Amino acid sequence: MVRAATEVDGGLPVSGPGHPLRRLSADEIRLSRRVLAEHGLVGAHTRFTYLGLEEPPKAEVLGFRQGTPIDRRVRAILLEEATGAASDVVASLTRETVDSLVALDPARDGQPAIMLGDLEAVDEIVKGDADWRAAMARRGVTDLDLVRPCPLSAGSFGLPGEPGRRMLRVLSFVQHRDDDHPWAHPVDGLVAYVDLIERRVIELVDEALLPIPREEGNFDDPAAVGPPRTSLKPIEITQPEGPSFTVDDDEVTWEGWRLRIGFDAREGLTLHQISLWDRPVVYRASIAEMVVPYADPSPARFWQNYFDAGEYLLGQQVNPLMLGCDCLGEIRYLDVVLPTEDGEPREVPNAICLHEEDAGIAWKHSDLFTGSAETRRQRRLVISTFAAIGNYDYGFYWHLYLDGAIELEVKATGVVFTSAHVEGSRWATRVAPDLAAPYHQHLFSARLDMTVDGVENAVDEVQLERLPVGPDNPHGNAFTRRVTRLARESEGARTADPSVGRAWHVVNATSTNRFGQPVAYALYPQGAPLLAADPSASISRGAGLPSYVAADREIDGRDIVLWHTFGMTHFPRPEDWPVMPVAHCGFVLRPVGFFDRNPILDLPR
Ligand SMILES: [Cu+2]
Repeated sequence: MVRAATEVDGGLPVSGPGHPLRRLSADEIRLSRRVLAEHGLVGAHTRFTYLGLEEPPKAEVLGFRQGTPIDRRVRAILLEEATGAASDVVASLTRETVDSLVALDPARDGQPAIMLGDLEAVDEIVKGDADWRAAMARRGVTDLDLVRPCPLSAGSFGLPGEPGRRMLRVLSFVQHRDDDHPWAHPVDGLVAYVDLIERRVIELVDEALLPIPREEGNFDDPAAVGPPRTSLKPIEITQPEGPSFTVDDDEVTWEGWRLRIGFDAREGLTLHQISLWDRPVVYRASIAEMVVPYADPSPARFWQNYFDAGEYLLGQQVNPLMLGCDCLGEIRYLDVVLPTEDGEPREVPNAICLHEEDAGIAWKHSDLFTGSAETRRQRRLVISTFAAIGNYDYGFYWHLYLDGAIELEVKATGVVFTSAHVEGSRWATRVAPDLAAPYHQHLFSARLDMTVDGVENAVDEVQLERLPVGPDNPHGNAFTRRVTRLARESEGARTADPSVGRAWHVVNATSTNRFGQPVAYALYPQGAPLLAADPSASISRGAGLPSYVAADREIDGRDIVLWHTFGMTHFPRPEDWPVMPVAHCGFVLRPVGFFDRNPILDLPR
């Protein structure tokens, strides 16, 4: 069903057939290809490493009214596989024009993303290399049909001959048979550096002859895991009257919340124009990037830093979900349409899951004096996707709560990346007799384009302040709250500090609560380690935020975007093998003086 645009306070129509943030349709993907082809940009060796909606500027979207003509534009990153030439193109589907075309310089701008086709390419290339075959034979591996070479992102280390090269580093794993998980059998100490354009191995690092671990890790094999336990009685979750949310043309409404769902081939799930009781809170929320840097400094492994969004296109790896598979209750699924490497549409059914969950106690009090005893249940709306990137599986769960909290919970599961066990290693945990799992981090970069009651926002850093004993604090019990307004972008680069409960309040001075205070939404980070690599390491010197804030603009009373890095430092446990129980990380945004009092007093008993 298609509905007319809804207009709400703060100018936030999020619905309507012609909405500027509507997801790209299969027809629009086909049209994108045609427009680019008609401008001579698509040849026999052209690959669409990325194609996505070029979102109009925020002001234009916020000013959109039903009937406003919109210019549908797309952005494509094209790669010429024969030459390695790459370009960044913006085209209009409405006008059928190419609006901008920038030739990329891989040495300066980086390489287009790794594609599914590269998996096949590295398989062919390494297996066709005589030296690699000889190195495998020295390790006793001769049946190459059971070898799984992995297309691993090369990183950027400025090594001789590497800058500007479209290359991958290839570690391999062995299967005992087709349904045997290869991750249990790493062929360690041997890495092939592959040039994808020249289609050859340019360097073979044969560092150490390590035994290939034999023990299998087949968590899906009943013979290996034993009979399933029978002691768990059923838990049934039913909503006989259906869920309390509605989904209409990607617009979701639930208990005062309203938002639009988006999906991008790189970022995956994106949320747009999130408002609560017709008051805007977040204009756009996504995971803009994530990286998994590893700790092992050895010649075979120092380069392991996988950017799963920018290099492996998180969105492209999204799983189709099956009912009962990972969510319970009354579920609504949304399909996703993504571009293939040839620029054609492909559909991933049931890629986005929406459901409503009981979330324990919302509030409760049993009173000593009045005898009153009141309890209310909390609920949350869950909007989630799962993506499998090689060995790891990541779930992205956005939770909207009745009390105004917005939470992102990232779930990491799947199979840890493995290595051969080396006695006394400082870089890995032993997880099976000859098998280890190297130490690493999973770091996520959330991009939160805020709109707290409008676009004119500011950021206060708020934390507890311990006070010295003195005339004002004779007994040493005093502590207070320190509020620091961040005036410029340079002041906005801050680290979390759980020892003082540091949080960041996005405030709107033009909108006040009943106490005359600016309304706010606060970002509460988790207390977890920061990036572990040295500041001089390649991973620490990446492009991005430092350049975005180089102009050091004023940020007080401006349109604020929060970039929040969070994640986990993973020292794998034996219990993480052969498949890892879910580990969680994330953050939460909560209203602070956004409401005048507890906004969920009206929940029914
Ligand atoms: Cu991990």
